[in-house]
Order: sequence, then C-alpha cells, then structure tokens
Amino acid sequence: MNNKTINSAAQQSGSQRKRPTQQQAPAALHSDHNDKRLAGSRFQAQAMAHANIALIKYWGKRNLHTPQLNLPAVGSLSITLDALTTTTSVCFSEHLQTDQVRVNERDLQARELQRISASLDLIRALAAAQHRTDISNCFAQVESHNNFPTAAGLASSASAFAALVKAATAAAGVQLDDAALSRLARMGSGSAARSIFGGFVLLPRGQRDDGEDAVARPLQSVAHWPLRVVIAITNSGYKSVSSTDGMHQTMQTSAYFRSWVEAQNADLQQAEAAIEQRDFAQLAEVSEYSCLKMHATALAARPGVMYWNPASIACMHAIRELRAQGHAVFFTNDAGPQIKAVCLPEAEAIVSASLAAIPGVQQLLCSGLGGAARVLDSQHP
Ligand code: 2P0
Repeated sequence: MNNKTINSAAQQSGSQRKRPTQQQAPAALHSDHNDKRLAGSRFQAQAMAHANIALIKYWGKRNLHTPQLNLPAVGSLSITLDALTTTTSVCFSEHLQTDQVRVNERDLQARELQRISASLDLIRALAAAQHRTDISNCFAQVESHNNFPTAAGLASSASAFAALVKAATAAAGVQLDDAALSRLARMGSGSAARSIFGGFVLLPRGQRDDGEDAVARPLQSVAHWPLRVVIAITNSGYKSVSSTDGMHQTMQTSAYFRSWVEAQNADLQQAEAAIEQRDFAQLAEVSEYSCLKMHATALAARPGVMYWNPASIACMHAIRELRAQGHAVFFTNDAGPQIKAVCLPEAEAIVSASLAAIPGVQQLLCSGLGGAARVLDSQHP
C-alpha cells in the first residue's frame, strides 16, 4: 500500500457504528493480532486480485468536493497482469477493538490504516443496508500479501483494493455484482476499479456526480490477444511522490492539464479499436503517446512531478530501438521508475535480454495477461 492522501470516506460512509480513533487503540492492535478466537470467526474470506497497467492513463480527479467518491478526470484502459498478485484475507470479529491491517508482515498505521478502514466502512454500511447487523458492528483483521515490490509504481494499490473489496464483501456476505465491486474498489484507489476484471479493461470517466457510471468493464478477454509484458525494475523502493499527490499537484499547477483531459477520449477510442483489430502498431503508437503525455503533463507542474531515473529513460530508448528493428514491443510507465515493455510473445526473449543488459535494471518480471479478481475461500453463515 503506498503513502497516499487519505480521503474522508471513513467519516462519510454512512456507517452508524461508533469507531474508536486509531490513537485510542494501538495496544489492542498488537494484542489482538494473533487472537486465536479469530480462527473460528464465521465471517472470513480470502481473495486474490491481479495488478493492472494502463495503456491509456488515468491521471487526475474530477468533482473534488466529493473526494470520497474518487472520481477520475479521464477514462483509462488497462491490461490485467497474470504474474502480479495481491492475496488478502479479511476476518470480521466482535472481539476486535479496531481494524487491523498487515501488508507483507507490516502493520499499517495512521493514514494507510485509515484508508483501508474507509473501504471497510463502506462494506459495513452495505452490510447494515442488507440487514447484516452482525457484521456492521464488527471490526476487521486484514492480512495482505503482494508477490511484487509494493508502492514502487507497480500498481500495488490497484490489486490491493480490488482484493480487499472482493474478500471483505465475501466475508461479510454482502451480495454485489462486479460493477458494484468495481465502484467500491475505485473509491479506495482509481486504478483498483480495473483490477476487478481480467484481460483488457475500460474504466470510463463517467459524467454523473455520484460516480455510478465511473465503473470499469471488460473489453476483451485474455484469449482475444495474449500479449506479454516484461517489467524492468530500476528501483524497488517506495516512490517519492504518491500517485494521488502527484495528480493533485498536476491538476493544481500544470498548464497542460486541461488539454490532457480534453484529448483523452480520442486516445481511448484509438486504443479500443487497435485492441479489437489486434493492430499492434496502432496500439504501440497510442500507448506510448498516452504514457509520455501523462508524464509531460506531470513534468509541467510546479514543481514538476518526475518519476523517471536514468535507467527508466535508457529502457524506453532501448524499446524504441527494438521496435525500429522490427520487434513488436512498446513501453509504458506509471507513477514510478519501472518500465513495462508490452510485446507479442515472439519478441519476449529479445526484449528481456535487451532490458536485462541495461545498467540500473535490477530485476525483470515477466507476465502474461491475467483474469478477474476472485474469492479463494469464504465462510459466513
Ligand atoms: C493508471 N496511475 O492509469 C495511472 C497511470 C499511475 C499512472 O492509476 O489516487 O493509485 O488512489 O486513485 O489509482 C495510479 O493511481 O490513484 C494510477 P488514486 P491510483 O494506472
């Protein structure tokens, strides 16, 4: 989970239950963590979600007077990644004194914890609305594991919030369709709305103030076009500016932000058509265009929001050189220094070898396209 601005959903979710503040509860957090009584809880579930990367980028918010809805300023289009997963267990129990969240064996505190509690509050409110009063008054214990570097621009918040809402709704016995799950995930993190689905996924900007139409939907299955992705890790540490903070700085100060928003629909249409026709050259052109335009908009903020390091730039040049030589590959890059090379299967070996040889590339991750988020196990009466 990365270090992002917390919105006020926890206070606005409609949950009537009185939650203790996190400052009142630190002792309970540790003493309860391995509480054996939770092992027998009737309200628990485990779910798994894949990370995704956007080919047409989400950058910026709309309707800032409703931050808890986390509405995107632009639509986005992504591919879901098979090899990058978050697995999350959620257990609701009346024995807990506060929500407890561990990510990769680390207890979350303060802002990070509050952000998860905000999503759990939405699910507790839904449980109350569906007359699940047994859950609506319970705190939750959450255990989450990423199998890839966390908060380094590899979409850990996308898979994290998708897995969280999938597991928490299953644990609570709350019945939601995928569109409603996507909406719930979006309120945690915009890109998470897309990780509810597999394959090629569209998250429209939507027009409505209540965000009911800013919900992701699958465009094409994995089988339609089984692309490969090679990820060059150039720095596995936490990123210096969170996506949320970078977006806000861009919106407030970048002279390019308005044109970024205005041009987005044309890019989405071009990418959607390229995917439908399996036109790699067209998808490569519009994806690199969207990526570089997003970064140009962020770079034009005051101060500029800059996510690349020298190895990131060297990777992008190497990928363009490979494409000039006839290999089917293009780059994309998010709010961090890692570079993702999207390619046809026959180009994967040469792309991997080329990126591995670049000074500053620490590690490569290779992935195909992945499926939808899913519940692995659940128990509720
Ligand atoms: C994307 N990114 O479309 C873009 C491209 C990063 C660059 O979505 O504030 O973690 O939690 O909604 O989803 C990362 O932003 O931001 C992201 P919030 P999120 O994938």
